[in-house]
Amino acid sequence: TDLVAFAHGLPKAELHLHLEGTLEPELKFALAARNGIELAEKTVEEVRATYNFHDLTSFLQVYYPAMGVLQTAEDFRDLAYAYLKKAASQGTRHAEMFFDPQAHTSRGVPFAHVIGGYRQAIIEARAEFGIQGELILCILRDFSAEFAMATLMEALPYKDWILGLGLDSDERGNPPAKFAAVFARAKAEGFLLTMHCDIDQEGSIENIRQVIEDIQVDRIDHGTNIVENDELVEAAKARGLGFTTCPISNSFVTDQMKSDEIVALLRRGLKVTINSDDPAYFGGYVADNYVALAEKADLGIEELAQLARNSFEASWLTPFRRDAYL
Ligand code: ES4
Ligand code: ZN
Repeated sequence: TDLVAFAHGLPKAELHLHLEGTLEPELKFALAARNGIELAEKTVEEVRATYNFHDLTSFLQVYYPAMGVLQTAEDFRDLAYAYLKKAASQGTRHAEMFFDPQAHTSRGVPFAHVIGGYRQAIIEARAEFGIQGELILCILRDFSAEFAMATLMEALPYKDWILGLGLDSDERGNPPAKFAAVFARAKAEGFLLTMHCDIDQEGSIENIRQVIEDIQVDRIDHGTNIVENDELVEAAKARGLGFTTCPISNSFVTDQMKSDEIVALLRRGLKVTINSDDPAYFGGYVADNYVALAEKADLGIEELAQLARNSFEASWLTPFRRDAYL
């Protein structure tokens, strides 16, 4: 339809994308074969049959083990290259991509192989597809604050290749405050900051308050529960904070897209953006997410264009580079 073509053609920035969440079953088989790994599932259909997630826990139980096929720098290159090619085909011009080094260093893969492979893909994709890629180092919040700090220290020699620091994985029992010192150090080193504030999380409002007031993040991932608290909405608006929402992902890890919340925040003037989170697992890249939200909430092209503009305004492009898209 016209809306689908419009959503694909809109120049977009993607701001909430986990590179490890772009591992399609076909690439998983290719990497397993290359690395001599025997997989439990034998066909693409068998792999997809394990993607029956109903909450974050059931998702993460599939997500982390799948990363075992990623071993060499070339594997990480191939993963990011495939994503950037796909993203460019959906109208993405700029992608600020999370990567989870701890999910790899904790099983013996050197940090240098992970970031070296990703960096190589970014350089190639820029030349071949005209898409600009950037990296955000994402800390796994269910590991310790000490491991997080050690990972930040390991990343410092690669500072020029990393835009910012994020926080993901299981939020329960792992509030933002647990990582206050790590994020303060990252800020002092010149990193921009963002954190996941998941949907329907217990204590969600308190966690959103912590990320805005205490951690002083430069963006919030998900964070749509803020709709319950007018004071925090006003504070976020006053600061021009971006929110990276992920409609299709929401429909897997909660029972719905949260379209009412997303649209309400957009119409209240928050810098709401639409993103794909883990597209290989949730079955939709960024334009697919624009379309899914538009169909669910009956949005027209004006509001889709606003969401795409927001994606550049909430990006961490420098003002000069950002203005080229606006
Ligand atoms: C994630 Cl959906 C989701 N939630 C939390 N952490 C994540 N890492 C990758 N996908
Ligand atoms: Zn995420």
